[in-house]
Amino acid sequence: LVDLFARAREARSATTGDKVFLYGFVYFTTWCRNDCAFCYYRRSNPIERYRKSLEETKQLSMDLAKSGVHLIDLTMGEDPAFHKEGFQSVMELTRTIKAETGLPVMISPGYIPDEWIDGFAEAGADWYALYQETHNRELFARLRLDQSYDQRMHAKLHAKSKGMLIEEGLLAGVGETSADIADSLLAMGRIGAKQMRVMSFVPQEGIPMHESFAADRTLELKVIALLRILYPYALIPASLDVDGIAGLRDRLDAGANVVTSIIPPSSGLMGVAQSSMDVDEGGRTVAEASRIISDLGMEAGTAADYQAYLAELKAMK
Ligand code: SAM
Ligand code: MD0
Ligand code: SF4
Repeated sequence: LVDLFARAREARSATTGDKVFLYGFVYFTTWCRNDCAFCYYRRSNPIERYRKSLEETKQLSMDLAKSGVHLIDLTMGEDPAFHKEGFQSVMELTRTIKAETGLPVMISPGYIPDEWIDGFAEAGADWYALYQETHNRELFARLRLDQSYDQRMHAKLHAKSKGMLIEEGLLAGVGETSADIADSLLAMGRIGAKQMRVMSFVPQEGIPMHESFAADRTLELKVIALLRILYPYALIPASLDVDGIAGLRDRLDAGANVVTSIIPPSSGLMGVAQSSMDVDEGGRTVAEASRIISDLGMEAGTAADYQAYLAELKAMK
């Protein structure tokens, strides 16, 4: 294992160098029409929810930009209010945030139909993040209840055909086999994802998968390393949303080169897998992440480095 991680780090320094990029996470509405088995925000979980105003969402994004992140990830549950409205306001928001922060924007709205993807492409959204979680259809059906595997995959590919970069992701520890993992590793390259993620399943209060499956992170770390070796160019997240800031070092050591789920403290914003861990404590900040990055002998990139790298990724086939 030590050898695997060392090789992954070599692959990383040979291609992306030792620069790490930092993503601001803005989960602006936690309302969701879906009932994913693994998710705290599934509609049948009777939790407290919020929907931030567009103005506040813009403000929080600007604060994150000022703190030094390189991208804003606009994330939402599949909130019926926006589905009814047709997402016009979120497209507008994307445009505004890009203009005012000067940073690339990723959208994570869940599944949306082609015309809305076209709207986001026109609004200048750089990335569409949409994770299949697994490439085993049967397992997908057990995780993403009443959702179509093909529609979800189609949406991603449509976004790519419109010139957007796509992020694919898988969950570790949800009942998958090693063969399933191998399929996912290959699928990520095949569909042309330029950002690829794995997150360990974090059991949640009030969901059916409450106590299922182990909390061992070895698999997640192995997948990060394998992705790095298979796809040296890829942006691979070390998500603060699984083990908080304490989990950053191991994930970077395994070959990740992006820190995701940076959330401003006292903003009322939540994470997904870890809704509150380290947020108000100020652990999920650029300052904290940068400290760990330098401890490891790496450095946080600049916004210009990040944008230059995106241009390279966009130019790749
Ligand atoms: N609602 C949109 C969607 O599902 O595509 C965007 C946000 S969604 C909450 C983002 C991702 O968080 C999911 O695709 C899943 O990979 C991850 N996630 C959700 N709940 C999780 C959990 N309990 N443990 C680990 N990852 C989780
Ligand atoms: C993260 N919690 O970056 C976020 C989320 C959605 N694009 C990303 C899973 O870890
Ligand atoms: Fe909704 Fe996304 Fe959670 Fe599924 S993963 S319940 S779509 S917020």
